[in-house]
Amino acid sequence: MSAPDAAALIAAARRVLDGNWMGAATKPAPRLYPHQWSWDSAFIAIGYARYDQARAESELRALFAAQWSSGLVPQIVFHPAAGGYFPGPDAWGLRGDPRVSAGALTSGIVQPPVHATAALHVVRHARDTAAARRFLEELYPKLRAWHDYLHRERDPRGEGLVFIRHPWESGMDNSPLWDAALGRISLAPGDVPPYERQDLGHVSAEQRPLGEDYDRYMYLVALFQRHGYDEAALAGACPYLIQDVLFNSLLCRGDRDLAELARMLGEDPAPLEARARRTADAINAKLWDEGAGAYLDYDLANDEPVPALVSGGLAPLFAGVPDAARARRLYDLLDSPAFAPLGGPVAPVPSYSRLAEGYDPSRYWRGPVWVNVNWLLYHGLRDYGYADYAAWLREAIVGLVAAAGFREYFNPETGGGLGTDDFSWTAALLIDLLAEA
Ligand code: 9WN
Repeated sequence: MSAPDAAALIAAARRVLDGNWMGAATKPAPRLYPHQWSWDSAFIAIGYARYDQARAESELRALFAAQWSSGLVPQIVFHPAAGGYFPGPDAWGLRGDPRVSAGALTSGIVQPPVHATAALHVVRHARDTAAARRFLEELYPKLRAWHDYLHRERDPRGEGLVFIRHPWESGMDNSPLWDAALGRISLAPGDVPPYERQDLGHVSAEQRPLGEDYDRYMYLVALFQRHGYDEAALAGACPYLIQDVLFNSLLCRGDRDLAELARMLGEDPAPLEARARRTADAINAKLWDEGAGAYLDYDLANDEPVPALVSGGLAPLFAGVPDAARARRLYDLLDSPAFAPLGGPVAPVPSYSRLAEGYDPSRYWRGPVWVNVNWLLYHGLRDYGYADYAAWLREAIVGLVAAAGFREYFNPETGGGLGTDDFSWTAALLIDLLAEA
C-alpha cells in the first residue's frame, strides 16, 4: 500500500474511533454495541497507543474502574445514556450489588484477558513517560487482581487452565466450539425468562447467532442469578464449562506481559512468569491434539475435548506455547485449504475451518474473518519466524479493510463486509498494523 493510501486509511480509522468515543472510553460500534466492552477496550487501547496516549490510558482506566471486589473485570460496563442493548443492566440483576464497584452498571461475566498485553503496549509506545509511569502504578494492582481472580475462581482443580462459563466470555459467541455443550441444555417452557433481542434490528439475521443459541445464552444468565454469581457454586452447577484455547493462550501471554510490567515497577516478576509457564505447560499437555495437529478446547462439564478446528485453536502461537515442531504443525494447518493458504486468492484467516461441516462464511463466528484474531496470529507467526506468511497476512488484513471498510467481520470467500459498520477494534488494530511499517 502506498504511503498516501496508508495515511488516508489511518485518518479514516481515527474518524471511526472519534465517532465511537464516549468521553472516557470507546464503544465497539455506534448502534449495535453502545457501551464499553472488555476485550474490545484492550484492542482499542492498542490502536490509541500509536497516536493518543491519554485516550489509551483512559480506555483501560475506565474499564478497571468497574472491576468487582473479587477482581472480575466485567464483559460490559453499561453507559445507559449511550443507547439500548440486550441484555442490558436489568437482565443481569446486578444493580446495587455490593461486589460491583460503586455506581457501576455491569454484566456478570468476563471476556478474554488481553488487558495486560494492551497495557504493556501502551507503556512501550508512550511519549509522556511520567504519565505512563502513573498509569502503570495505578493499573498494575488491578491487572494483578484480575489475573488472580481468574486463576483462583476459574481453575478449581488447580490445573493451570481456567474455564469460561458462558459463550460470551470467549468473545466468540456462536462458535461451533459450543454446539455440543449448548446442545446438551434442553429447555423446558419457563426456563428462559421472556426477552427481546435488539441485535436483529441492526444486522441481518443470517449474520447473527440463531434464536436457539440466544435462548441458551439467556438460560445461563438466569442460572448465574439463581446462584448469586457464586463462582464456587457455578463451577459445580453450570452445564457450560469450557477450557478454551484462545482464552487460556491470552491469559498465558497476559501473565508474561504482567511480569514485564512488574519488572518495570521494580517488583518481582518470577511468580508471574512461573504462572505463565504453568499455563503453557497445561495447554501443551491437555489441549494439544496430535491427530488434528492443533489445540482443541476441553469441555469440563462433559469431560471431553471439543473436536472443532477454529482459528482460536491457533492462538497458542501468540503466547509462545508450542515448541518448534508443534508450531510447524499449526503453520501447516493455517497454510492449507482449511484456513488461508499463503498468497492465495482468499481473504485472511477465517474463524472456522473451511472444510468443516457447518462452515458458514457469513454467520458471525462460524466462518467469517475477524480482524482481532488475525492480528494475534500475525504476531504469533512473526514471533515464530514465519516472516513471509506474517507479511502476507498483514497485507491481506489491510487490503480487506481498505476494500470493505471498518466492518465487524468479513466474508472469507468474497472479502465482503459483514455485521455492523464503524467497528472500533477493526479501526484500532488497523492503525496498529499500519504503524509497524
Ligand atoms: C456479546 C462487542 C462484542 C465483542 C464480541 C462479539 C460481540 C456481543 C454480542 O460483540 O459479542 O458480548 O452481542 O454479540 O462476539 O467478541 O466483544 O464488540
